[in-house]
Amino acid sequence: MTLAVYGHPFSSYTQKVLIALYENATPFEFRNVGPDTPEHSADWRARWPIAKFPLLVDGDRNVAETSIIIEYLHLNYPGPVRLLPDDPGAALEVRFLDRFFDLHVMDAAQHAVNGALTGAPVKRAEGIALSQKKLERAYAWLEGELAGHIWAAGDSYTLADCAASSALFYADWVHEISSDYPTLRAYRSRLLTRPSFARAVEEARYFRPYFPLGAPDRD
Ligand SMILES: N[C@@H](CCC(=O)N[C@@H](CS)C(=O)NCC(=O)O)C(=O)O
Repeated sequence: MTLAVYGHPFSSYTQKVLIALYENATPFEFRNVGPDTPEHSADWRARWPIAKFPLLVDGDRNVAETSIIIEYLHLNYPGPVRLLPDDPGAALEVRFLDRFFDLHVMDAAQHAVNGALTGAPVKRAEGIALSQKKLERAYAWLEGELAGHIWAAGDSYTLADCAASSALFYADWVHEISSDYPTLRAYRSRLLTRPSFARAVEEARYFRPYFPLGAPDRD
């Protein structure tokens, strides 16, 4: 039975799951949720009425929420790259960092994007200000946390790095990671050299003009 993923290549959370699939060369069918494929949108909404993507489909099972999807892949479709450590204490740290990148980086960046999408200048400015405040706090914490680490949780590439990749990619577009945070900047660059994420970034390049704040000319 082939796995299927409903999502969009430019969506940060979709990329988080694509990275995990690419890391282990797990076969799957990508079902783009977009205006050209209304049948996918209808099917996705029927399977997951909360209407957030990505959604993983495995036979008659629908698996939502990116962290859960990646844990599901880890349990049911394991590969050479172990995205969760076997040690429960180490796995807890990885889960914590995964939550940090989703909640305090990706979701923090989303305020600016949502504000810009309204088309109202005041909401755009408010969204940018809120994102900047939250991201600055997150960057400062990460700068200390990542010291001496190759990947988020240490020497091994994990679920937390899947979350960090697109979160830091887009957060930097919203509020550039300044030279005050050399460790964090180097980590973001390292993530971009990982073939799984580099592939996801290339697959989404076409959509950059749609970034509502204007995609910067880097990456
Ligand atoms: N906590 C969810 C977040 C998923 C999410 O917010 N996805 C965005 C795309 S990046 C989405 O579905 N946006 C469409 C919408 O909110 O209407 C997860 O980890 O899967």
